Amino acid sequence: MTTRRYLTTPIYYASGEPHLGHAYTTVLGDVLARHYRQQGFDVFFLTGTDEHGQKMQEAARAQGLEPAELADRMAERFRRAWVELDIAYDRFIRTTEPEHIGVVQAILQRLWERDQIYADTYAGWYCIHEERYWTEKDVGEERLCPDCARPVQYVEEKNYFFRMSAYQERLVRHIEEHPDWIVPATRRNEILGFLQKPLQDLSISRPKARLAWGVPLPFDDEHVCYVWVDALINYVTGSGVLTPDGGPDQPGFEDPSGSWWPADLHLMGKDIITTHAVYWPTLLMAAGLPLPRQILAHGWWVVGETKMSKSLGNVVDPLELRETFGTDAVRWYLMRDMPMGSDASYTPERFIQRYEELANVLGNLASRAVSMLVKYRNGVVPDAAGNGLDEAIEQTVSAVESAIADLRVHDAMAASMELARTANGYIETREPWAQAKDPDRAADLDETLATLARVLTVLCALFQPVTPRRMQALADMLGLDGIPTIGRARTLPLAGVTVTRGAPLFPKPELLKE
Ligand code: ME8
Repeated sequence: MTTRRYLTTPIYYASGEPHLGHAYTTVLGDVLARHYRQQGFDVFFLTGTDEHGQKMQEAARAQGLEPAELADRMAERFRRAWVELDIAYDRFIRTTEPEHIGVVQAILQRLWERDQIYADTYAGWYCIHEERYWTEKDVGEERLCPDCARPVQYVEEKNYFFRMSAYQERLVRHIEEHPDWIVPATRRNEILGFLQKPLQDLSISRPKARLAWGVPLPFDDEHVCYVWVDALINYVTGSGVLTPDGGPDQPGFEDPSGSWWPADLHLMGKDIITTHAVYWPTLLMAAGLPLPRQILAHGWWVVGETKMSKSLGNVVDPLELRETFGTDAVRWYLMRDMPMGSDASYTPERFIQRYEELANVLGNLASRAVSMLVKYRNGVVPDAAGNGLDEAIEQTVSAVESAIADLRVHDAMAASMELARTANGYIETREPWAQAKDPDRAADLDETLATLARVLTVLCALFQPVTPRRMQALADMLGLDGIPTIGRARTLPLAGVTVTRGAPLFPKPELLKE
């Protein structure tokens, strides 16, 4: 049984600002990482920025900057956004780091020596902006790029190609033999469908004369590495296979087992599944490296009917939402509102609705339960057995655990919120205020209050991966020494612990008071 988990987000283009879509994948990674840490795994969580290529070069030129200056500025923006959203990443990788450039060149050299790369002449259509070659059929009579709709140009040039076509059968077999390798199943089927057509070899270079901002090929410095090949390799760099000093103790490609490679989980949106599920595994096969264990491609955040994206100018800034509602509210909304695999539509009304759920169900439960403990028992949790919620707690914990194992964070959070709702209902049924008036029912009241302390402790653990700040505040109110793991929250002795009233966990923002 492995005790380690290595998970990754895409490395985001450093040509645009971080938006809610980027925040989603990164929060998802962070939430899973926190769950795995709770479960006792040794976790390595990698995120970062993709800084080479045409888009960077163009964006920098438009702002009158050198690409390296823009990269520094934007990498900092992403890093800060993740700090503000409480993303506990283990490493923030940048593709312009010397360490990464070294690994890209080492892998390309290895592929070259293994005869997996050859030089040829490419003649056909090219979109400068997308840095992609297209076929006659792709560009149609209009000669427009199918991705960005900009005019393409006809080129005839020397190129280096990776023998990707040689790996088609092996890749199909791998996907068929590992039904959960690509999740959800719709994306797996999409890739299997794509692989029904003959796979072409992949152009992995661009002439330096046209695009200088990239990693030079180690065997021909007139060419730079295609940005996607450069970017995908970040996952291997991040694993520490090749250490920067190249000392004798580095794991190396022959035996990467001393590094974090292979990754357990690559997270991404469905826009980039082909590069991750076709280019990446075939490159790894050719280099003789193990494949990642799983790839998850989630849906898109859309606004109305259209994908949220910088080029469409309809992006939502997660940091602005954070200013009003707090970090945890943004994390909760993202995790709760997108079912795995589906698209989700952002609207301010929906965001507020989800916030109110946090405030009115979880926040309200915490403040009622703690107030009653303070009022009726001076804040001391009675020494009584729980009564009435044990089954709900057990069912919720097992629902959450199986949802997390299947990467259905939204279901885990729905189940957790449902437990808070059940606990509010429990208060209504038990009527502790009536129990408190009747001296003969002191034992009943003890049971009620002990049960509420228990359910809040469990909820604190269940919500911790998504709302870590507010759950720390709840743990403080409950007099707990830190936030317990889900396992421990069920058995941790609570009798005699002193709870104290605190500020509302999810206060009504000024905006909603109007
Ligand atoms: O593709 N909804 O970078 P990128 C959901 N550099 N997720 C979204 C989203 C949306 N509307 N918009 C972006 C790249 N994302 C490459 C990746 S990896 C080796 C190289 C998220 O800045 C989602 O994870 O365009 C998507 O896959 C990623 O951001 C694309 O980020």
